[in-house]
Amino acid sequence: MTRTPPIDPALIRNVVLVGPSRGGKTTLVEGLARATGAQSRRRAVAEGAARGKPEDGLSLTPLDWQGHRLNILDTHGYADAVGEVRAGLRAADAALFVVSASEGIDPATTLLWDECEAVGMPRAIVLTKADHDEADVEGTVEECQDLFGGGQGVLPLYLPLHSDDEIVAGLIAILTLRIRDYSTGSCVDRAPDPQHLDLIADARSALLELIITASEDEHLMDMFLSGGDIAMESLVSGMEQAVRSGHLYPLLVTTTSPEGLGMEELLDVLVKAFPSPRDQSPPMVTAPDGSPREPIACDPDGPLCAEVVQTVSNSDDGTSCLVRVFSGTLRPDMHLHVAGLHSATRVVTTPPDTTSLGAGDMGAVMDIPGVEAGVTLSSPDHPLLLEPWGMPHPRHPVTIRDHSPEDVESLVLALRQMALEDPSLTLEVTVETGQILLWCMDEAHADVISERLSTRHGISVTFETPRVDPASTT
Ligand SMILES: Nc1nc2c(ncn2[C@@H]2O[C@H](COP(=O)(O)OP(=O)(O)OP(=O)(O)O)[C@@H](O)[C@H]2O)c(=O)[nH]1
Ligand SMILES: [Mg+2]
Repeated sequence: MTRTPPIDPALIRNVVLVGPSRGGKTTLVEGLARATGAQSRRRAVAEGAARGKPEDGLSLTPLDWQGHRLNILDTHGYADAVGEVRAGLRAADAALFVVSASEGIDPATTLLWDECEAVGMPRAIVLTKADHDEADVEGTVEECQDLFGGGQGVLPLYLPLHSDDEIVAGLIAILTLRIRDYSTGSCVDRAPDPQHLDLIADARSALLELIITASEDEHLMDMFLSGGDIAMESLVSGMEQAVRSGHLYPLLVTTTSPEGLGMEELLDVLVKAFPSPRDQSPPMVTAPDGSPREPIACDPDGPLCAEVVQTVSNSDDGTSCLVRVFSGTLRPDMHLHVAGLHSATRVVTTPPDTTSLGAGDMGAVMDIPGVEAGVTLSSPDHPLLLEPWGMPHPRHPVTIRDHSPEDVESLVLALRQMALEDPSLTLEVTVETGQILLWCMDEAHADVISERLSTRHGISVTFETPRVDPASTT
């Protein structure tokens, strides 16, 4: 077996996709994979991702672009998946909000934007479906500016250019003043026509002002105020710096056209403007008993510290875990100390076919027995516990109507497995009475649980609200 050395963290970009259901996230991953030349997304996925069935939580697609490794984490847009999305936010270093130009933004996505804001996570926005009959690009840009960042910092880098028959034929690059013309079936980069410059004049001066203010470079500011020429190179690097520092949330446009309109432009922003894991501070650590430890750093030669982001049980090939490494290197046949807030501390060994994963990287590890999402993996010689991410507390209790006593065992087994995979689901079983109490996020979450019970485990149940206040029975 060949063992590739860990990737230099400076060349890694970990990006989570966030956005309303059906907004086009999964389609975007496919488009990006095609644009990087990955033969198919399936192949890219098979090359190193923890991936279950499509309805499972997060899925990782590693892509290579211009000497960089892009780890793209796709999430689901429905409201109950918010626990998984948060796990994705923790594992990633930047977030890409995917919003359809024909459907707009939902409240769950606005909340997630605010959460990223609270932790200062760099973000960008991509508008999909600009080619849709009902697309309203201008209106959606305004909606993003209103709902995201309170009108501050969301500015388009590209806008769609329509041909005479209203088909999206290309993009206008607002900063570099170029036309990315896709009308011939591949991208031709050319100078704009004079009428294009009028179209983008306002958007461009807003963008320049923000870039120059964010750069805090007095020389640039003087040049800008006096109307002097600023070198394009300085503007582009200023734009990238403003994205990395969380001052600018650039907005880009893509469509599902076969020539991949907008994909290369987006890939460039992801590798050049988004931070590497080295640019972000890793989470705080303690010893498993809570006593203080030195902060970790994103160094493949440092002490191992990794987190299980998600587990996927699969009846055929056991359990696989999606792991993000914050420090050190995860290798095959390695002893691992497993620590979690809710689980007993123990030592396990990585399987011999584990792909080495260095600090800053993420990937799949097949079958580490009995680990659940959120646990910390470290070296038994230097055991650590990562500060937990702020999981939402499930507050919607349900019980199961009229289940027969003989069903209890299979129900509990299935629900336990689901609670391991879904950190926003909690299970309480009263052994004496056989009562099963489930804590879900809300009714929609409970519906998804009941559907999963039926499709995956062949168990049909009806949930009902518990008759007695569940808090008083525990
Ligand atoms: N016309 C058009 N349709 C698109 C575009 N992007 C996505 N779609 C369609 O929109 C639908 C939803 O796309 P998905 O990629 O599954 O959306 P998603 O965000 O992954 O959805 P969830 O996983 O449920 O959150 C699919 O039918 C896509 O074919 C686009 O740029 N143009
Ligand atoms: Mg999807």
